[in-house]
Amino acid sequence: MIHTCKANASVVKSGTNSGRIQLTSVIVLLLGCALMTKADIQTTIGYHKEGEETLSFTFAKVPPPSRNDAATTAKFSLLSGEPAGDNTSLDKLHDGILPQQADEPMQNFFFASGTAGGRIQVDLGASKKIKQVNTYSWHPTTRGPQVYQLFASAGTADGFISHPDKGVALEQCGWTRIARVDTRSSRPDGSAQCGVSIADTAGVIGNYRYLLFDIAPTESNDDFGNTFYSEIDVVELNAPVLPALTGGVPPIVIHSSDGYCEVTIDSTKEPALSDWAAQKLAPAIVEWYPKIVAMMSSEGFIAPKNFSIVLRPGDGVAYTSGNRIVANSVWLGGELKGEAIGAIIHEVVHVVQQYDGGRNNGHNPPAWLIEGIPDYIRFFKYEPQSHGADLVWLQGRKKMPLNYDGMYRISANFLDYVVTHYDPAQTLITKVNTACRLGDYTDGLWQELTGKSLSELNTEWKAAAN
Ligand SMILES: [Ca+2]
Ligand SMILES: [Zn+2]
Repeated sequence: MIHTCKANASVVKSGTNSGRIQLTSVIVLLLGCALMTKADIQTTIGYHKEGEETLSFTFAKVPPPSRNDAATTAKFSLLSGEPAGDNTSLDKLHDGILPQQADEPMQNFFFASGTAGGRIQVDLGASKKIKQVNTYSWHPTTRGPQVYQLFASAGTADGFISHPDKGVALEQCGWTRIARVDTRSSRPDGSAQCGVSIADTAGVIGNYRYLLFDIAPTESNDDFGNTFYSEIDVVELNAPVLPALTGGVPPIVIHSSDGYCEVTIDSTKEPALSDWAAQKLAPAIVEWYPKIVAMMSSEGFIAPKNFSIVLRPGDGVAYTSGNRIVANSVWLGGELKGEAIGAIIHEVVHVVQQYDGGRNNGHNPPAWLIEGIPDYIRFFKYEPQSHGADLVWLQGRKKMPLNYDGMYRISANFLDYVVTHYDPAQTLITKVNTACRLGDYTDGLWQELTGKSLSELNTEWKAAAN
């Protein structure tokens, strides 16, 4: 009985009509013996050739990727192999977010050019009844197909090695081979988008805690044989399945640390920056918005209770229009460890300035303060350690002509000089900002606040800076 069961099931060819008819009859047979034995592993493959790919990775017989399968919260570890690209995180494989186009290195995991693949281990945290393991890839020509072996383990056998070294024979350290996948064999003319679903005619592949993907390149004729893997799903028996997110990353909504302001960070036009936006930019905004509001308070002023930051390809660095900051994601991408966050902090100060009322009320605030105050807050409060506008910075630029209205960093340096020498109470910036906002700023304000005229302060500052 057991033998019959296995023999019949192994005849089933996935993805063909005749296979389905046979499968139906096999299931009838299986009902009698499913409790007694494990049936056979079925590997089902879905393909789309170039130009026919779908954003949702929809295939005729392979389920679409999911954002709440057991892999979502699993721990992924790279056991061997050299990952490629600027973002080598394995998170991309189980974040439930799909690439938007056929060649998107930031949303795919792949091994370095010219290397022979590698091994990825997945720890589900506890043994689970695994119904399917599904893998998805997308890239034209030789980086679209999938070639790998899937191993699994409950992790309980004597001599089990959870993180085997490169080259270790897995079946000798507690791992069971579940499937050999090679999508090339049934699609020799190639495919750009692939979905592979590994399942078992018995209903579950097994009760496993660990999975191991031993991934090979699709060819070695040139350096571009390592597959762009988009998502790996591990579907538990009877678990609800939500589809993965297509068309990029949705905007994230955060709140300032005091709960006062809601901020939307929209990187839908640059999904590659979404991790940075969530992990680096968002915490800086959460912490610094209330501080900026405090430095720029004025009687009766209600700071914006919401604003948005849009990261998208564009020109220059960034600009602010009302409650909307638009930052050039191309520039940001090259400055993630440099100026990126500071530049956006500068724009957040513009959001809080709200000088429009002042313009209608008499005296236009001067441009050197409109730009100097944001750079003062950025370089002397937010990131003094960057030395982006202080004496260290100035001394590297000896020949630069100095005047208080030199804009940006120069004006910021002037403001710092005046604050340091004439403003022990640290209220000067707030008072200058208030005057700009109310439309009653004149250069006479400096005499009032410091006892010296603007031109006297300017002369003094220049002498001290040189
Ligand atoms: Ca997933
Ligand atoms: Zn500015």
